[in-house]
Amino acid sequence: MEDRIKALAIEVESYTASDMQGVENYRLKYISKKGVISELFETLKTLSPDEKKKSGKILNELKQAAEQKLKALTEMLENNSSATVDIDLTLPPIPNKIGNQHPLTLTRNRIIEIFERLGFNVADGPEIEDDWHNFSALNFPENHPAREMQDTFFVEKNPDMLLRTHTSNVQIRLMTKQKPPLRAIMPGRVYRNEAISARAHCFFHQVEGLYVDRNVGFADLKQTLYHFAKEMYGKDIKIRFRPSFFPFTEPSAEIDISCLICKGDGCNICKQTGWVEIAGSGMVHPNVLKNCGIDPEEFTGFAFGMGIERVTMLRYQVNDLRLYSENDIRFLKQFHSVI
Ligand code: 2NM
Repeated sequence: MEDRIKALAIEVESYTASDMQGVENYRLKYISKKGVISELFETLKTLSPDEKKKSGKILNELKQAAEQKLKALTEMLENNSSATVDIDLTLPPIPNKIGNQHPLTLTRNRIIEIFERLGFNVADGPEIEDDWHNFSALNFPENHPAREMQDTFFVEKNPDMLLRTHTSNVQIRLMTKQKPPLRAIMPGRVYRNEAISARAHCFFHQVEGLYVDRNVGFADLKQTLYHFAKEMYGKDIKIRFRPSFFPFTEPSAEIDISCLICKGDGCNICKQTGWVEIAGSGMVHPNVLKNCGIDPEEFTGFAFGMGIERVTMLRYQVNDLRLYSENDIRFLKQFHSVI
């Protein structure tokens, strides 16, 4: 009797089932009323009191082990089946939070996209520049105030080197290396020696543009920037050109758009005028073309420049320049691409 029980204990222990039918077979064979364990309990009644005591103890243990095994087999199969059956492959994936782009990056990319469709290339150049590419070639007179210490960061060990104050140095590099027709925009970081406040910073970002070919006129400039304003701010935007002065363009004009906030009625953003300035522009000065080896009798060109921070401010209503470089996650996570 004892040997029979011990052999059964090993059988029960090593029993495996790959499906519910296997578990049911196990239950019928060992645990059901007609199973071997019940049979052994019947046989137990016929034994002497001494043997009954000994075998009864291990038979009860076998019964418990067999019932536990049934539970384990059932649970294992239930878990397996839920893993293979309960996945709904039609559900959308859980969004992967990978962060978002900086508002200045979003705006810069949108500006590039608009001009690329008009056939403009994207060019870039060094942020540490020499005086000629940043000032002299651009027709800045020797004593021009923009060259002075309070505006420009000079390299201490070599005062001919400086941090570029605009991306026009790239225009100069392009015009000296390549000949017209030239059509390119230059996005990039520029530096000015200014005290940091809500409205000024010691670095900011620009996109400048240049178009040089035969017969390029002021009408081309106007239409190009009007197209840009409509793409950037919507087709109802109004645009105006105000006469201005830059050493590198003649004539020069500042470009205003109708205020997006108050739609022209007057508010704080447009200082009650209904207009906000978005860019400077003009026809490239003949001296600048000459400095780059381009004959101003044969070729003409227009150029423009705008601040990416300012365009972004109007697009997203950002009211403090410092927010762009503080990397406060509460500020940064608000931005997503808009058309
Ligand atoms: C501006 C405004 C007006 C400009 C001119 C040139 C060059 F090199 F062609 F002469 N580059 N950028 C320009 C003209 C830039 O920024 C406010």
